[in-house]
Amino acid sequence: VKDIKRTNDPAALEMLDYTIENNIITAFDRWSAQQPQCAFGYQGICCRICFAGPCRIKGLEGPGSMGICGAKDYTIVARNAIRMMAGGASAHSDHGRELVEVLYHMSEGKAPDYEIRDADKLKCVAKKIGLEIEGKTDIELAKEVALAAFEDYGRHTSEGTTFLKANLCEKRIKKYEETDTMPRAIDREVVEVMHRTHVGVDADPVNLIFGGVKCSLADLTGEQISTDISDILFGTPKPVMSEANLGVIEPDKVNIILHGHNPVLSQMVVDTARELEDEAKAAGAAGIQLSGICCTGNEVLMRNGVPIATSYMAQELAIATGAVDVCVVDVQCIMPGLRNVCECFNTKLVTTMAISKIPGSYHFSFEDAKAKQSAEGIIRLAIETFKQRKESGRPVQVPQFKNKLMAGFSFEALLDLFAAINPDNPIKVLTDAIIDGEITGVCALAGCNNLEAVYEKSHTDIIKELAKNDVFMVGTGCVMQAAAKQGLMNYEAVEEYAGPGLKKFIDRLYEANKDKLPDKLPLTFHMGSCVDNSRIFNLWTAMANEYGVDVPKVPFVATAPEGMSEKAVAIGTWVIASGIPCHVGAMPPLEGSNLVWSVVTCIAHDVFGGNFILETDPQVAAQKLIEAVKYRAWKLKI
Ligand code: BF8
Ligand code: SF4
Repeated sequence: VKDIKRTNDPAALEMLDYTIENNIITAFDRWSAQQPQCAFGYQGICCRICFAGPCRIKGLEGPGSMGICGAKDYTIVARNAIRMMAGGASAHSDHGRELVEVLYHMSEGKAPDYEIRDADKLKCVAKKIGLEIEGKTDIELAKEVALAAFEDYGRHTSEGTTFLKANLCEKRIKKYEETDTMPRAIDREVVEVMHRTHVGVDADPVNLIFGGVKCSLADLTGEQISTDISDILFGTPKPVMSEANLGVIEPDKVNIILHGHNPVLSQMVVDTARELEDEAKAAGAAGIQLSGICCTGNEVLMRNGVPIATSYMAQELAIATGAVDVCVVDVQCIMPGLRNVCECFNTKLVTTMAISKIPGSYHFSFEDAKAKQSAEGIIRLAIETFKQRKESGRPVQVPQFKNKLMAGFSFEALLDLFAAINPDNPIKVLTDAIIDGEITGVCALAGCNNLEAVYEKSHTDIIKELAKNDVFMVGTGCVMQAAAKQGLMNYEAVEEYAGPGLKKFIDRLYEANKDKLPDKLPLTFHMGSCVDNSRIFNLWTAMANEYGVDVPKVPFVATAPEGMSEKAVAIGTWVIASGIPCHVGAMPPLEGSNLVWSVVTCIAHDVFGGNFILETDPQVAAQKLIEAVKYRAWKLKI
């Protein structure tokens, strides 16, 4: 498959050729081996919910048009879709729960390696969720915030989750109450989806989808908790310079890759690496080079400037450079296929979470009471492996591609930029720029990689087209790693791709802030990991409040050009339930039911004000996004 262009990332392309020449099997080969993929599964009309099945919808009429129990296409598609949402909500929220536990244990003196790094954010979150802050120490407040978050996981009454309600605008609260989609508690909504999709429970596709919306809003609750508590424990991100792509791997250093999602251990590795730099030098290394993959990479980039090695789909290609000594993983988006590639190069694969192990890898059990000890163990293992690598004299293949980037745009950091122009009402800088026609609107870039498309090309094509049309872009997750790696997260990209209005807006922001910024501002504003989509939700809520309208009237759109994970399904669903049109560029398994298809692409718009735009052609998708955002801006102005 060497001749088929599978990516527009030059570093990944070089490594793909290298892996093919050296018979190293990666996701790109496995994708080819899976073709053609099962059409029933692809369309969402394969049901495996009970083991009378699997059942497949084989036609439009007769017994074959239903599963054995009589479930029709629309029931099967809807059930499968909302089970994906429950999977996504579980992943995001359990990530949040880990953080709440660390905060709680810290407040009880049982997690001595952790501290409150952002006391202002702690107070701000406490106030927002309705806690009294006067006369309380930070530790007391931390405990109360942790208890309020725990309550959101297991509340038995139905007033709605605190961390969600505290961040919604009034009109959205009313909308969710009227449509019975306000989540009661995170765990409860996940359980309810599993229950209602059990054999012989909910067969009504619309009822099922509404249940999925409620579960997805529980997902948003978990994301908000994750972001807020990460900021309290590790600091709220501020603009920071770094680099991205495989060229950040330095063969003369001890290379440690941080991969997965949760910052509880990775932040500890970052802090400890600084302290153990001398040990690495004593072993003959030029130092310790950390780099990130997936959202753990985004977390440590945002707060520490740790460079990005690559994104989800190219994780095995990073190991195939042969220069990685340890790859530390926590949870989510970690390919089991990493293990085989690690074996080829004596790279140590280190798992850290009890629920996420890979056969044949090392396990350093993460417990918050001894986090530092685990981090030290991991770094010393990397130093030892570096020595073995040097002694072996084995050649490495590190593509010499990397790009400069500026990241670190938390919601607070964005407001801070705006405040330099309008200190009394920072968000008005953004809302006015749209009303004045300087920028067209805002687009959230989100989501994964999916080899249904040419790896990263949809991301970069859409970004360039939106930039040309003066759309201000914020984003999270792997799409931002594509932007960073391919040079679309720095000022050079503003000069090359931004339309005149967008360039003027970005320049204006920079001029007002230049004393405190490390460089000129980028084309795309990196807001963090996928749980940090909550920051984007905070942004459009602030805009809606400033305009005095509900979210569906805000000139804001979203795109996941290469959506793939269950988490992306949950995010996409709460995005449209927020009233935002959301493009997805890899086809989700919905095509087997015209009814479900029209619910998510049309009817959702009538109920919530947002809908999915399912479009695989990036150019067409970009035009649809631009039209949607322009239409909203036009409506707002009249
Ligand atoms: O949570 S974008 S491939 S890494 S799921 Fe996974 Fe998708 Fe990447 Fe981050 Ni988000
Ligand atoms: Fe078949 Fe119904 Fe069982 Fe699904 S739940 S596998 S459609 S019998």
